[in-house]
Amino acid sequence: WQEPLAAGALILRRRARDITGQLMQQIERIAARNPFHHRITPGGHRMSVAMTNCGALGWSADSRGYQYSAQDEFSGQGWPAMPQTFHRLAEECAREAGFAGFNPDACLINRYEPGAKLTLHQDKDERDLRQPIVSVSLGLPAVFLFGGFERGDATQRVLLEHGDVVVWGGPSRLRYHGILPLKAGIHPLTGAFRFNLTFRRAR
Ligand code: MD5
Ligand code: FE
Repeated sequence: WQEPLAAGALILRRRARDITGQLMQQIERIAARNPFHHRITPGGHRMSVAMTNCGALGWSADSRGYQYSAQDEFSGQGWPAMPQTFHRLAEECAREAGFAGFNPDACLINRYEPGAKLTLHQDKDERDLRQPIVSVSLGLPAVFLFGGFERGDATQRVLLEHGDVVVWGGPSRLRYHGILPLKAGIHPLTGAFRFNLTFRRAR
């Protein structure tokens, strides 16, 4: 079922439910070649969320800043191709939210362990901010913080659970957002983790 959050932001509750097993298998395959790493932000902080990527371009943080790159600096290789099941899910969900023709070239895979969080930020490293972002939650539930257009604006708390998909487009594309520290638990499919697939058109 669909739950509008704000203009341009739509939650598709349990939309990925039937393919979560397939998605996790692909994540394991990708991570076997391009392992999850805790990146260091330009400010020198180790991120509590571990990351890897698939698709033509991958997002990363390092001392120089945040960027999309075709190379994984940890493995020295390119990123694995985006599996067809990933691309198709993202394209279909974007279409259901009114963004037909979404063709992501980057999929950031975030892995949250107990205590891992994402502080309030905006996603603006992509070239065309009219393109939406599609995010897929897997495993342990997390509390998502949905803010406004300035860091100090009030935030709304939204619980994101296994199989939920959110499409962030239109005016919501540039809202501040974050994830509260993950509560420990065990999920039958993902164990002690939450995973989030974040599909973007980077270039
Ligand atoms: C997550 N990841 O659950 C989220 C899902 C990230 C990140 O935030 O940058 O890796 S994407 C949430 C998102 C993206 C773009 C806009 C908005 C939310 N928004 O306007 O709230 O790991
Ligand atoms: Fe973000």
